[in-house]
Amino acid sequence: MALQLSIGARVRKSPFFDAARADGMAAASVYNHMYMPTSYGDPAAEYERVINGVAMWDVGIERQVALKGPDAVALARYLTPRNLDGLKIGQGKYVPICNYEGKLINDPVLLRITDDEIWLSIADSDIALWAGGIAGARGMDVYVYEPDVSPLAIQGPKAIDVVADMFGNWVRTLSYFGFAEAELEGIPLILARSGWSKQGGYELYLRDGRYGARLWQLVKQAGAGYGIGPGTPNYIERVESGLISYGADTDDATTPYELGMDKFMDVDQKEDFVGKAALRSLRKAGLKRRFMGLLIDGEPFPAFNEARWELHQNGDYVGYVSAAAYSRRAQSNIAVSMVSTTAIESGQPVDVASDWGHRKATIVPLPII
Ligand code: THG
Repeated sequence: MALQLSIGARVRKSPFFDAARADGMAAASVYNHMYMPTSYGDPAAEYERVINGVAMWDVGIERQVALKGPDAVALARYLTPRNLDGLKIGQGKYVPICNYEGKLINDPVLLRITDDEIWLSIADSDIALWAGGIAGARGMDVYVYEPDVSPLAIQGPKAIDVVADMFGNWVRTLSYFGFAEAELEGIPLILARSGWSKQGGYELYLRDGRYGARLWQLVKQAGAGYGIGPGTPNYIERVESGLISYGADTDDATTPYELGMDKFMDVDQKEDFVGKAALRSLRKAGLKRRFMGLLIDGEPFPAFNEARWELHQNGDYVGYVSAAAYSRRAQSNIAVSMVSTTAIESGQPVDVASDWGHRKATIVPLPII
């Protein structure tokens, strides 16, 4: 018998949930205590849209943690190893957040909304608790809360035309992670050039959940002439592009160095931040494992993997695969994986214990495409 997952009121719905259901949402996961749509039942069409067309994604699960008050910027600086010198209103940045041991606990997009307000657009862990606890313990004058804000992503090479039709040509010159306040029919939004794909696109941060269904319809209408259709953060595209999925790719011991996030950190800055001492000694110690791509032999995988697969080399455990799929663009099965540096340096293939039998794989740099 198929196992059913019981879900109660603790698991929340995004303001786009009913509209997404009506448009064929076929499967969901749970992310930030919410339903996250993961399929509309046609993976080939959903991939095609994000690679060559345009797709709309209900990513209301990207919750915002607002830091509001005189110490908002000081708290943000204490929470991340990224250097936030000169951070401007309207500017976003991808920021690692670590614990005091230098282990990664989230990788949000940070947005400076006003002088005294910052949003952390978080991945799947409870940063409102972490940030609120730290602010309280340090006696900072800042209020930490989750506002009524829900992103809707428009991704793919034609997203720029859809969004320009809706808001005007100014959106074409917005820089990556740049954003501005905007509105549609009086619906308050933040429009950002961002999204979890390397195909280009925008995110509309809806600032009033009552208008979820209406905003969904407006985007659908604007995109109709460009062949827009529903989609989800795309499993195959993110493996091709090597985008990090916190919680899927990471474990309790993962450091930002292992993920190649060096360019998003400044551990030598004057500012103090959580994990500074630990990160400095981790940098000195060097890497024992690293986030890498794999090209995997054999028949195309018939489905996506839903668990970690073990990696071995000459009989020794050398790491795990966290996502794997057949890629049409790579003409191969591909994966993202965490692999020991000794296995990488050996230059030898690894053995993947896949759900469809043992397969040989070559370790390659990310991104794969
Ligand atoms: N959009 C918004 N919020 C989010 C995500 C998003 N919150 C959760 C999750 N995604 C956060 N994680 C990421 C991971 C990667 C990127 C963005 C958010 C990303 N990375 C590019 C890269 O790695 O090449 C660019 C990074 C850069 O150059 O700064 O885009 O998608 N609102």
